[in-house]
Amino acid sequence: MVSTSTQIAGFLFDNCLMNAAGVACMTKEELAEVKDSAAGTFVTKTATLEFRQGNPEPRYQDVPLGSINSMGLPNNGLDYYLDYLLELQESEPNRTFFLSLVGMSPEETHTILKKVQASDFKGITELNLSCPNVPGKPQIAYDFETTEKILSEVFAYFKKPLGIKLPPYFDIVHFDQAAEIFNKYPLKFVNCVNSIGNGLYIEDESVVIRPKNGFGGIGGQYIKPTALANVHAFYQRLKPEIQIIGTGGVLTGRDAFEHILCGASMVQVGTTLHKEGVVAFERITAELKTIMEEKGYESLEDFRGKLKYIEG
Ligand code: RRO
Repeated sequence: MVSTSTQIAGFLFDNCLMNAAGVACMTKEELAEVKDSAAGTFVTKTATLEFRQGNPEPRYQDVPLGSINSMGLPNNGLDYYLDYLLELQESEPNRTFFLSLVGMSPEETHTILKKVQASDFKGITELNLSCPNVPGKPQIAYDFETTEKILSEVFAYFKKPLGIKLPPYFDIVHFDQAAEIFNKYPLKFVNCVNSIGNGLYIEDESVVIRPKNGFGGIGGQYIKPTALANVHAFYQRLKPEIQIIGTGGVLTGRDAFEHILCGASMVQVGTTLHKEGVVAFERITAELKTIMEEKGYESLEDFRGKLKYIEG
């Protein structure tokens, strides 16, 4: 019997696949659809303190090898997601869900996290340090000084399970510097990676999304090698208490297998979920199980992080 079950922060999940924040998670209805699919759990759209309309449409476009988006952090506000999660804690007490959040400023991030800390929420919190699409706001985790300041302040009061969503890094020195910071804190996980920020997709003579003259975050097939590199780089560098969630370029069971081989304990699906709907979870899970059966693996532990190198 092959199992794709996993655990994050000590919580068990019957499947290692889930949505990536931003896809199928804006409304309770979308979240319920993921919850009731073959996915192991869900994460909410990144919540800010208040409702946000986001950027003007069109702001998300599926393209042959992936997607481009400049949503601009549209969301229903913290209370909308927190209320739903508190409801689910009553109706589905044996399951654990993820709340994604970030403030529009460090002060707002602290206000939000203090509200979550003071609430009855018993799930897992993901702090999004990597939104590429709010005009005038840089991706926080590309600024190591600000990142370290936020983390040091957060862990002074936040005592619930917390992980961070990271942008892709592209330099070995940046992997070293980022890991050195993360290892100082009681993070439960890092999630690698958010979209590759500020790409440009052109059809005929025009961009395909309205905000920022067409610049947007790239997801899908384009980004798998970058995602795998980030998963593995942090798997090699982080203390074992910090788990890795792998996100980026997961179209098939083979892609999920590669993320786990690089060290991922959970695998998120974004662009493919947007293109295919929640049936993608069943298909990718079946494909992953077939690969595991062929290789004689019964659980993710049998191959997690066991990427082979070419010696000599
Ligand atoms: O809403 C967005 O534009 C967005 C966010 Br917050 C994010 O973290 N990643 C992304 O690709 N889009």
